[in-house]
Amino acid sequence: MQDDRATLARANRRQFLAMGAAGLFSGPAIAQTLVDLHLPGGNASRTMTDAFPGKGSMILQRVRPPLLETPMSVFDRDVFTPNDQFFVRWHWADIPTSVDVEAFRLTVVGHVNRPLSISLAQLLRLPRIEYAAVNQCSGNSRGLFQPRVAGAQWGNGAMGNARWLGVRLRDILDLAGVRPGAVQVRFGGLDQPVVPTAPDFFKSLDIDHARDGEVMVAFGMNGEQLPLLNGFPCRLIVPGWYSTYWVKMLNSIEVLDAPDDFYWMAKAYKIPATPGANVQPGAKDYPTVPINRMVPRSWVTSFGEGDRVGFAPTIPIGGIAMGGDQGVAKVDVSIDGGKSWRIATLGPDHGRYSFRRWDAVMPLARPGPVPIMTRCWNSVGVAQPLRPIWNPGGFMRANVEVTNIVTAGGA
Ligand SMILES: Nc1nc2c(c(=O)[nH]1)N[C@H]1C(S)=C(S)[C@@H](COP(=O)(O)O)O[C@H]1N2
Ligand SMILES: [Mo]
Repeated sequence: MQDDRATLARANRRQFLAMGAAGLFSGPAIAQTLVDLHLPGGNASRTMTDAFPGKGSMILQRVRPPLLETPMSVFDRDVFTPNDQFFVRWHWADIPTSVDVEAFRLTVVGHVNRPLSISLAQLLRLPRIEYAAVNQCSGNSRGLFQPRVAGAQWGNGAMGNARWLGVRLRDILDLAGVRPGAVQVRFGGLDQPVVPTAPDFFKSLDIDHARDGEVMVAFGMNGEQLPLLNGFPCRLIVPGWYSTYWVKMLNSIEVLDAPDDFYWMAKAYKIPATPGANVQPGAKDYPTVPINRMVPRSWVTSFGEGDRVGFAPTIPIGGIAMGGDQGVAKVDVSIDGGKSWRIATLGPDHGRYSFRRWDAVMPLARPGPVPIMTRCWNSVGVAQPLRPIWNPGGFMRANVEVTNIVTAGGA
């Protein structure tokens, strides 16, 4: 990212003009390429689209509000997900199609000594931090849940990893002066519901979490400004936590002196307060908590489900892993249904919140089906479970997945 603030501001203005010209929801022209997400409940075919502003080729989950999924092949190229193929998820369709960077203000109100209205120029003058972090939707992989649950039927691509550049939320809160008795901090963005009775999207963090020095108001993503659909001009980054908290187009921060009892914290995004957020399908009357930290996951990216490859005595397999709210310590790979595991070689460490590349060379006895299982262990010894969990929200899928390929012919 250019360190020259004037340059950033000029670049922002150019982007906003370009965005304004593109009709965001004017019915994207749909290319005819189809992709199969291999969802166990069927109905797994999706269209590829490149019709959204700032976005390249994406899996179309929904047009309005836009839900765009990243194809798994993108994760094979780099542990950092390019901005133009970073997934997109919004709850309400009333999303500004442009943002006036001169007029934009981030307000800080509520239980503070000095309510603030911060311009982008002021934000850019605060001390900066940058780190890599995975942004993963709470419902990533929901389409793999069995029995099927309501909600967006995502494959595994409702996630992405980027280098986020911005300022500490703590510094912003300190400017406003948090008053004693503050309990939570609530965040809102420029988007709005299409009907006035629907609840505007707000999320809250506990005050100590908000002030931990890691939670960030980001304006840079992989060395560029944020794409409009990923929250231009600035968004919250809550590293290690599911992205429902990563409020986009962030324009309001409110310090609360009581826990947030609004819809998006009290009713939505609640998970069973059970190990792994797991309950029996149909279970009732179990306690719930707001979804929070992420857990370890890993994926094969060098092959897709059903791929056919030539037989050889050994096969190289690669992919990505994340440690959740901790670093990736180990990835192991099995091709015999979990009876034996081989430790993969890890790629460069980009920090505990980042994706990490892994690669393994597996021996093959004969041509035929190869069920590839991968398991990530994080730095505090938490590993992916072998069995899938279930909950009615379709949240927190994190079990060991199986990618089935077939080897044929060859020597
Ligand atoms: N303002 C706003 N921020 C939001 C949301 C939203 O609907 N509005 N959705 C959240 C959810 S549930 C997800 S998964 C992430 C998606 O981030 P992305 O679109 O940049 O990938 O944005 C989060 N931030
Ligand atoms: Mo999400």
